[in-house]
Amino acid sequence: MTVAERFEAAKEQYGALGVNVDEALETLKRIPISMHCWQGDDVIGFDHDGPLTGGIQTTGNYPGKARTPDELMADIEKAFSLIPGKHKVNLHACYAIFEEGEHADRDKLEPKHFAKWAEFGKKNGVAFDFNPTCFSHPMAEDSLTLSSPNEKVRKFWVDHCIACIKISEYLATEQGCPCAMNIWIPDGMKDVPADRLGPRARFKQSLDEILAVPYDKEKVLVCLESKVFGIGMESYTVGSSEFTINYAARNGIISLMDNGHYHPTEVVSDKIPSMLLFNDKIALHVTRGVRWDSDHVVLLDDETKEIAKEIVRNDAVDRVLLALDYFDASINRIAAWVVGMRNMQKALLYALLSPNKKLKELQDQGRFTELMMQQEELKTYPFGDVWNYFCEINNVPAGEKWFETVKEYEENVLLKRN
Ligand code: RNT
Ligand code: ZN
Repeated sequence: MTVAERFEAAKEQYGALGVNVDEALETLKRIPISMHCWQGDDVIGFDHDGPLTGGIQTTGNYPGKARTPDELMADIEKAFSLIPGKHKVNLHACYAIFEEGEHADRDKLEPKHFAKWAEFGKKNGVAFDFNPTCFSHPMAEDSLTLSSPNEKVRKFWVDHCIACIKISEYLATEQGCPCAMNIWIPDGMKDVPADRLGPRARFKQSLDEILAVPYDKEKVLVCLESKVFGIGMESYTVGSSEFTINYAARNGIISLMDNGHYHPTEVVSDKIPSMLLFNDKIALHVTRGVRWDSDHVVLLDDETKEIAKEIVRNDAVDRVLLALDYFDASINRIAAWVVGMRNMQKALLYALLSPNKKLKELQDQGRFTELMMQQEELKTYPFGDVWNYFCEINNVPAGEKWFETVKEYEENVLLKRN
């Protein structure tokens, strides 16, 4: 049987449950996922030679990481050629591109340092999201940035974030659609603090100063990401969940939840509906924490599926800014992107192929036996046949065929980089 024939058979099965499969594929096609550029080079960027700091860590030394803008761009293009649909690229400020001999510190970054990215976006028909880089820098040596008691340091990072808003606005203008700009700071303490309020008050003041600078709110969607702890900062995190959710709600910016940033039995999927009830938009970093915020590649696991279900069945496809965030240096980095992106899409497709209205009715009518039965039976429906067809009609390889391309690229390009 061909992919198309299998699809027709699957469509019939889903159709019998009342699922409109063609509509599901149309919807999936228009859900952009922001692909994090930093998987391509282990979160290093182009503006410094130092290590990754800020309580986050990549592990592994797989050959072939991107070392230059050209290499990273080529790798992103390769990954996109294997991922169905149109997506965004998530940039960090440390990926600024300088002319020969030029350098600008983080507080002095300008839109022109991202002009090559804007050009890349136009060439590939992709838009960007953006992030200030408040780590891996001498001014963040003790991992205190926007909450620092040192005014010089705090001001430096305020200026950096203001510069980033201008860059985000520039990217939004160039690409003709909004740019989400996510603020995450590593600030915290290894040991028991003597003052939990002071750093948070300073962080709040810094955010107020950043947001006081006029910018086009239609173009720049400022997000604020929370965290539970960082490596070397296990006892106290300034930008906790309560801090970021309250700040965002009061100041008209968007809360960003990263599912690696909660206690291990706490799930983001369950937080999504509550956040949607009180917010017009929310933002996500989808990742996979293994025992801790380990940032493993996103799998098609239960939590990824539950996250997708909450987005789809609450009609929130246009209200949830979806981005991925992980960095695995122990495997082929292009494959890491492709697996994670395709898995996020598969999770969305799985949710789109569920008879959500019918399941909700069963819940509301208290028919719990039938609800459990139906949810379990759905798991062995011919989901893969629909996914393969989606890949085919979007001109990317179905099934595991895409891996051939990655292997070839590894041999001809990546391995030659060392
Ligand atoms: C860190 C946060 C943050 C970073 C990226 C690189 O714990 O998740 O989003 O991973 O900004
Ligand atoms: Zn994150």
